[in-house]
Parts: sequence; structure tokens; C-alpha cells
Amino acid sequence: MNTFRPFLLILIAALLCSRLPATAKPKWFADAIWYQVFPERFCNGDKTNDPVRASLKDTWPYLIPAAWQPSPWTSDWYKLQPWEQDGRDFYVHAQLRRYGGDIQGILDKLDYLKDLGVNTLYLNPVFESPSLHKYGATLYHHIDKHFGPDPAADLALFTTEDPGDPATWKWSTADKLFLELIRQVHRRGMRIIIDGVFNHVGIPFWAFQRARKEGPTSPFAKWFDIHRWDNPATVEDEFEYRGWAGVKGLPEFRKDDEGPHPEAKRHMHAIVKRWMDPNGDGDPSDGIDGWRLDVAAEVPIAFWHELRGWVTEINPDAYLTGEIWWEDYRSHKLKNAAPWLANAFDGVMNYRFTDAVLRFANEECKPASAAEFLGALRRIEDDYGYPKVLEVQNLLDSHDVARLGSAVMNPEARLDHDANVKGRPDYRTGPPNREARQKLKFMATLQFLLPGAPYIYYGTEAGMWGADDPDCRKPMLWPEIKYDDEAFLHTQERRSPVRVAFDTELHQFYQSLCRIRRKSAVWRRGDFQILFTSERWFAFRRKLGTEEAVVVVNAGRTAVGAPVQKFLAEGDKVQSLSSPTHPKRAESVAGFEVDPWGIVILQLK
Ligand SMILES: [Ca+2]
Ligand SMILES: [Ca+2]
Ligand SMILES: [Ca+2]
Ligand SMILES: [Ca+2]
Repeated sequence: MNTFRPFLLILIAALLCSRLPATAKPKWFADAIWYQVFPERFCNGDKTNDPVRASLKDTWPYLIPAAWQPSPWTSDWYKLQPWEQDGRDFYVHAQLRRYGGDIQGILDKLDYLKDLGVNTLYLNPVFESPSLHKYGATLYHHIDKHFGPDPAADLALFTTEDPGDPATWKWSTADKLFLELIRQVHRRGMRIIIDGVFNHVGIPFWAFQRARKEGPTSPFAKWFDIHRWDNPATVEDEFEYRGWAGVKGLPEFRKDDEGPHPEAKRHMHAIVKRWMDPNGDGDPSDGIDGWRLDVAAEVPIAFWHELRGWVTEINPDAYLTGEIWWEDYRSHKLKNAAPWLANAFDGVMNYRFTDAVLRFANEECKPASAAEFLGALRRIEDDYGYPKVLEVQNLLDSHDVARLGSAVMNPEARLDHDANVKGRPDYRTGPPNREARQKLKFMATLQFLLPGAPYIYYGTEAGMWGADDPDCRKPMLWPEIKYDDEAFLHTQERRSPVRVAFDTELHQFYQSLCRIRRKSAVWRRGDFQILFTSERWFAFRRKLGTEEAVVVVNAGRTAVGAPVQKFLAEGDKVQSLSSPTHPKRAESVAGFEVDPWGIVILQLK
């Protein structure tokens, strides 16, 4: 207890306050341990269905080298493939790369996920689309043919339907395998949600193509914002329309205050029904358990209220979460998602949490103090209320930001900023060093012990690293696969190659976090009470009924003594759970030290 300073206690006793009044009961959302799967990059379970050159048509960067081939799963990320040696930048080719991940791969790895300890999957878009990320759909009513077992048969099936008439829709081989995935997920007591991209589509989207072909009188012309039509008498294509964020590859739906055109909405309603109750018998157990709604802040909220109604009618237990993040990118201001949480969504991708954790634990130049960190958490809680603050997705990385394994090596870069290697050639793109690794574990532990549902981006538990998109979308590391060293940087060779392999130790660490979270509802549903704060350390209590746990968090560079006994009643027994960041067992209640970047959990009996 050499670093314990009693005067701190006096200073901070005033900060004691109880949070989370129990007024409403949280739903299963509070018990979720999320795992995000980026399907093209998670697991190639079927080598016979891998994308072919023709499937890349009509998506950026359009020009596909004749020698194009799928990329080897195990290849060095920045090393150019033979077909990429045409002088164009790595980041052009990166959008043309396909690695062959598919639904069979996810099925094959469900037991891996179960064993890791997660229980809810979020899949990036899975519908038919020419892009690697599938944010620009061709069809909403079919799973991408290269995610399923028979792409040729599926392509043939598409031509037998009228995409505008749900009565003609059939189930493709990819669709059927996806329904099997839902079954297998549910059989394991897990849940699954998918990306709903209802703001924009891809160039080949059936209604967009019909509008283009049929001209201004097409019934689909009013679905989109078409500024100018092609003049058939001229050689050039005069067709002009609005794309999402100015991106022509992603035609945007025309919207008024109520959202997209009523006929487009009718189509979307049919899509929601198809995937939430596939056999249409009124029992949603064969369907997905919810949606993650892309660029949600860019669609009028009235549409989300309407979609909420559709979803609730099919499955009142379904989870809706929105991608709601920047209010002002330049000033690092994130949106308060309260308006959407009021009666549209159940949760949000809680990037406010990400930002708060990174500022407190990752930033080195001017890190947020413990009080500032807790203040940021308090604001989230005040804005979202109880029980929603337990039900939001507390992520530390995703397909849109640098991986946590890289964030810790680049503490000067804030969330979603300065992590783009093209703009920041000095960004460190190698594995975390020892101290960075400790910080990673520290942040992950906070993520699992604080209010809100923890969320693992695929591969972060396996030790993956990577800068902002697309470098955060490398093929997943699997223990049974041998990978090439990373011998290249974005524009040159590395001085010394780095080894790439599944990180068993980190994986076990994440397993232990999942176990702690699952074992006791106190982490999932308990009150949150701050016990004391100092500049770089703090302690909090989680309490649910008679169960209590005290957590001491030290983000400093020196060990701290922690006077936890002050907050225990006479006769309380304290037991140290396996504390991943703290090697010592807390044997004595009277005093112990918390290591630098250490977190100690005491469970009160
Ligand atoms: Ca495949
Ligand atoms: Ca023309
Ligand atoms: Ca059903
Ligand atoms: Ca980004």
C-alpha cells in the first residue's frame, strides 16, 4: 500500500453518487456480447464459390485488370498481387480484392464463436452486390451469390423473378444456406442481426437499372434523384443522379420528410418481412433478430419510426441499432443518438464510448483524466437513460475505423482520424508492442465491465491489426492457417518483416472477459456507482440485487494502492476474480496495489 494517499479519499468522497435507477427491465440486448463479422473476410468455407471477375462489374474502381484473380487468404496485405502491378495505387486495388469469405465459412466457425463466448452476431451487408463490402446492393431479396454454394444457379434464378413483385421471389442456394446459418445460430442459443442499407444502393440495383433504361416515365424514376436523362442521340451518357456522399457508385433513394418514395418503402417492407420471418408463418424464430441500419442519421427519422413498426409487428423482441456517429467530424464531435433511441432504435453503435475510452486510455499527449472519462460516460447515460445505456453497442473498433491493435500503436491519432495510411504514411501498421498490448487489454477489460453491451470486431480477439478502412478489413487470422509475414508497407518494403499469426494468448484473454461477463448479471444489468477518482485511476461498483462487484482501474504508469476496504461493510468477503491484467491475487482486503494499466475486480459476496 505504498502508493495509497488518504487525502485523495477526502477529495473524492464528494463524487460518490448512485446511477441507473431501476425503472424498466432491460431486454436481452443488455446480455448481448456482440461479434461483428465482415463476411468477405471472415472465413472462406467454400473455395468453389469464390468471386469471379464478372461479379465485380459496376462498382468502384470499375477498371478490372484482365489478369484479375481472387487474392490468397494468407498473403502479405500490402504486397501487390501479380494482377495489381499496373502502376495504380494499392488503395485502388484494395477495392478490387476478393478473398472468398462466405456463409459456409461463418457456419464452420460458429463453434469457434461459441467457444470464444460471444452470443450475438452482427453481419455487414450480405445481399447481392458487386462491391467487397456490399454496401451498394443489386438486390435486397437475395444473399450474395458468391456467399452461397452455387453462384451460377443463383444468377440464373434471379432472371426468373420480377424483383418488384415479392410473389415471384424464390429462395436461391445462398439464401437457403443463410437460413441454415440462422437456424444454426439459434440452435446454439445465439442471435444474429444484419446490415440494412436502405439509404442507397449499387449501380446494378434492379429498380435503378429499370429507371435508367425506361426513362422519365418509368415507375422507378421517382425512387431516385435523377437530375438528367441520357440523350440517345449523343454518344456520351448524360444520365446524372445523386449518389450517397457524392459517390456515383451508390445511387441514393429520393427522400422527403417521410423517407423514401412510398413504393420504395413498400419494397423495403417486403424485404424486412422476408428476412425476419422467411417462411411467413407469423413465427419469427426462423428469421434474423434485428437490423443494424446504415447511415441512419441521413434518413428522415419518420422512416425509422415506420420501419420500427414493421419490425415490431413481426418480432417485438428484435433489436434495431443505428450507425449514428459524427455530428462534426472536424471538431471530433459525436452525435447524441437520443432522438433515435426515443422510439426508433433500441441501440446505437456507441462511438461516443469508443472515443471516451481512447481519449482516456490511449491518448498520450493530453489524455483525458479519470474524471473527464467518467464525465463522458455520465453524459451518455444522461442522454440515453436506463435501461438503454445497458443496451447500446459499446465498440472499440469496427470496419470503419482503425483496429484496436493499431490504435494502441498510434496514440496520437483520435477515433476515425489520421489513421488512413494514404494520408498518413508514418502511421504504424505493425503489431502492438508490449506496452501497447497491455493498453489494448486494459481497454477491452473496461469495455466488458462498464455498462453497455461489449462488441468485438472480428479478429481483434485474434490479435489482428490494421489502419482505417480498408486496412482494418484483412482476412481473419485462424489458428490452423499459416500466414505470410508482412514484409511490405504501403509503398515500400519493411526493414524487418513481421510475423502474422493467430494470437492464442490474446484470444484466451478475450475468452476470460466473455466468461466474466456471462457468469454474472451484475456486469450486464447492474447499477453503476463511482466510488472514487484520481487523475489516472478510479474505482466503481456494479450492483444488482444482493450481488456487488468493485473494480479498481489504474491507467497510470505507476502502481496504485487502493483503499477498497473503505467501501466494504464489516464482515463482507472479497474474492478476486481471475483478473486478466493483474497477476497477483488480492489476498488481503486491507490493501493491495493495482499495476500500471491494471484493472482489479473484487466480487462482494
Ligand atoms: Ca468462398
Ligand atoms: Ca447520350
Ligand atoms: Ca417463420
Ligand atoms: Ca474511417
